[in-house]
Amino acid sequence: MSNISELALDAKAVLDKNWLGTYTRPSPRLYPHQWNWDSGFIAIGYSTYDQDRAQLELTSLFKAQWKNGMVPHIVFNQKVPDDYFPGAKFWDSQRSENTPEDYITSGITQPPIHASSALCIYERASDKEKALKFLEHIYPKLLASHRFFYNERDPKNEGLVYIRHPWESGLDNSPNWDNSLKKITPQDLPEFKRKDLKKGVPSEQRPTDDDYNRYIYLLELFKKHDYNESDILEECPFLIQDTLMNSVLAKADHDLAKIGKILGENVSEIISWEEKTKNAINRKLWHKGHGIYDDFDLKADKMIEVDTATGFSPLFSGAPSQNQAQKLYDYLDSKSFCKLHDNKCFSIPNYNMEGEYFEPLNYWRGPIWININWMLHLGLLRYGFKDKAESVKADIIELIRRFGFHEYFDPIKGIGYGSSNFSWTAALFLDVVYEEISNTSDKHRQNLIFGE
Ligand code: 9WN
Repeated sequence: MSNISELALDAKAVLDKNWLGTYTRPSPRLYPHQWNWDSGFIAIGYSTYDQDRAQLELTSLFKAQWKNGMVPHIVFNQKVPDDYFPGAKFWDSQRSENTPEDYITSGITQPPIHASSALCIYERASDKEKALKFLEHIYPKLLASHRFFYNERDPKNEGLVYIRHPWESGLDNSPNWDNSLKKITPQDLPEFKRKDLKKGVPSEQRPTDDDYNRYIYLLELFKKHDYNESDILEECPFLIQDTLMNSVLAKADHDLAKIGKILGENVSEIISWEEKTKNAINRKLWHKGHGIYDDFDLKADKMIEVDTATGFSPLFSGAPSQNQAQKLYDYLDSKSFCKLHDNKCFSIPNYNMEGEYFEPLNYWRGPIWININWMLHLGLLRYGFKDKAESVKADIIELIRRFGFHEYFDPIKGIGYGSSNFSWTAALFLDVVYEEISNTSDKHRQNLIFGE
């Protein structure tokens, strides 16, 4: 049995194994490139012990930022062009007038956690002068990435941005997308071969071929429109105002404004984005009957009444009133999302355990993910649900201690699935145990928790 300090060393070893010199791949076999929100979580992990790497992780990602401000979901590692599908050639993103000069990337984005990561790096930095220079460098890039969302992904100026591909959500085969994807008939697809099933992960832990056909259908549509946002908007059958994306954005707006203030910038526009998004989350995504937030399908013009763990994510952004937070807590603490600590509870599964589509092994359709649990842990603390928050944290540690640094975990048995040596699991482990290990009072966590 390892103690926490030994586990922290193991976590650092996972990050070392995946460190490629200027950034960290999510895992050794399955994911050989740089991923967008992974790097945000990974930088938070590095901020606990290596300021330089933390800064480099983010500056590397933003080197591949598109000219319209979009941060791509994958920056390809050109040393291993054929190790992942869809690879750089298949994306063919240079069709777009917005792609960066020296990097090859995918043509979609992911949840913008990076301003929160950058603030975290600054707050934990031992060399504040260096950290300030880093903030000066990254701030305009972060600002451009938030502006991209508000300018290009919120056509009706509602304060809610949309995703146009399940991969953009980061929760690829979540039951939230089932109905919207079902309406797509994936015709005229080019020939392609998946590579994920050859990397040692059983197929029942990954999306189906039907899912992939639809993922590729959407990708082909983007290519047809040379990745032009307004043309895609006209024709794309998958347009969803996703609770998690908007909650992460609102939280990142808040943290971006704090960075701006540190740098003496005028942050009124950023503060108005944050307010607008939080209000819109409450106005449009709150499901009164269910007592949780659901996503909104812009194509069908209706709410997606499927409750997943991301429906609690507004807690992380501070959008809910205390009354709404109480309702969220009640649902979270029920048999749907917790086995009520009958020794089987391994924290929050991604989907309602009593729900129709619950699959304990399958990727985003039931298993526990550390990044979602980490956000909910902080959200629960923010609203004063201390015991529950501490039990989520204890479960994060226990899962990793017993089963390793896996990509995701069985919500009933705890065993780990997907890739092993998964970077964000290691990074966020370091974040949750930082205070305990360093024996310092951690200003960053306190800010995250109290949202000051
Ligand atoms: C597609 C890298 C990424 C994560 C996503 C996770 C998974 C990719 C895949 O891995 O998605 O982007 O090939 O399945 O769903 O959240 O960023 O870890």
